[in-house]
Amino acid sequence: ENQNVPHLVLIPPPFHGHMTPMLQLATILHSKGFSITIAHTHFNSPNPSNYPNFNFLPFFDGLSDTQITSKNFIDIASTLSTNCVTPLKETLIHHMAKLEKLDEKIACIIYDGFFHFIDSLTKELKLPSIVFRTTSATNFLTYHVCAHLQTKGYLPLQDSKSLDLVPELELLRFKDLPIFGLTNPHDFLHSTSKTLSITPLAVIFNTVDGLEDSSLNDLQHLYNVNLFPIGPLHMIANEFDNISILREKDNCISWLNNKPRKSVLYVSLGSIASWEEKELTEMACGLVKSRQNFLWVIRPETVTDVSAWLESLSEDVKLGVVERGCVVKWAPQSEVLAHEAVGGFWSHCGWNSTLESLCEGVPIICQPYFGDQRVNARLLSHVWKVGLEWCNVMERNEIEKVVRRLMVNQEGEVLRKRAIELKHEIRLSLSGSSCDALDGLVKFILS
Ligand code: BUP
Repeated sequence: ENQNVPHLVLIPPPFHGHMTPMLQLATILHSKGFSITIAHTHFNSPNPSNYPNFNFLPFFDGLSDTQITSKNFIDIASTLSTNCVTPLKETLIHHMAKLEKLDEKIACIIYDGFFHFIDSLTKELKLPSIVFRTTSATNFLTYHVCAHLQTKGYLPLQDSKSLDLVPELELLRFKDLPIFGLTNPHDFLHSTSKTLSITPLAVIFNTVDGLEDSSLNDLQHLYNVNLFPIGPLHMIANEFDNISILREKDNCISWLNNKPRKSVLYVSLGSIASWEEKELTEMACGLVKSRQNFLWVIRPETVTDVSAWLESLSEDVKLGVVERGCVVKWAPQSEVLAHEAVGGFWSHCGWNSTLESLCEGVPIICQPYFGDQRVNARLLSHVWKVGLEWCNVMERNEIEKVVRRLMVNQEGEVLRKRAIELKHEIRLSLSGSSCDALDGLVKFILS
């Protein structure tokens, strides 16, 4: 008799930085013998031909284009939780009925923590569920801390306290907390309280035990659930996968091939923040003045007209950009960071970017904007000591200085050495703690 293949349904929200690690997790679980279905919304639906082994179940999310471009995540979360419940429920019921005809059933739902409403939905449908978190464990811990500060009457946080260390979180300052500086902290608290109130069977983090053991321990004390730190997912997925991860070949790799070892600064500040042309011009001038090679991602959404802006630069800066730089709309980031010509990363410190850089031993100029990015920046600069904390002023002389600190000065060399050490530690975890956590997860789902 053929034994039934256990079915998993994975539910990512419609954002690139969440979708990518969820698809990596799916690839890994598929290699462990699970049948994979991805329930996704119409925004950011993956190209099924890149994932021939997966089933796809689209459901309606009710988001408008304006909302998606607004990047107001609290508003997006609230629209999703109002609009998605019924369509997702119907989609799941339909899927369950289809499986039932084959005498099969869903072994588990794995959903992104952004979709907190799925908690009650899975309970109603009597489906076991596990939450997947795409930020660091430390960032998730800050949600608890923010809730705690609220109950103690410490909110809103005073500016004068911004540099004080948060008592519960060694090394993080008040200004690193995601709530700091928000114009509407109550919306944030309302949304995180929903996140904190869900009760899944287990939580998966895309992280490495050795990087975040203290935060994971604290979370384990707060939460009576199984925690599975399985990461970095992009590395584990690479081991199993030969077809399903989309690798975009770009001519920036051939540009890198012609550059000396460790001579290139990779510049990518993510796809969410946007800049005024004036700031981009300061970046261009600072980069050129630093006299270092640079590969610079400028996302088309972040500036109205990239070519017109490039044309508007003064002749000497334009010449400098052409001589020293390579400007692209999108880069195959993991491949770029793994390239031997790359010696540093100027990053917004999104969690995926953070992990990708750590895995390749590339030190970082940290330029966080909001949310978990400040927590990640603090971890990089003060806990793991592979990042430069920077004042974030988009001014050419400041940029020139920080780039030279990382790429030319002894200070950068020290960070680079530490980054290489950490890279080796992380790689050991692939056959160590992360591998054990993955085996633990598989057993847990099947038990
Ligand atoms: Br930009 C860019 N190439 O050119 P984070 C991003 N990425 O592969 P968050 C590319 O997108 P935001 C590019 O490797 C990472 O896996 C990158 O995720 C990839 O950022 C992902 O770093 C970005 O977690 O914001 O917070 O999701 O999407 O704006 O970068």
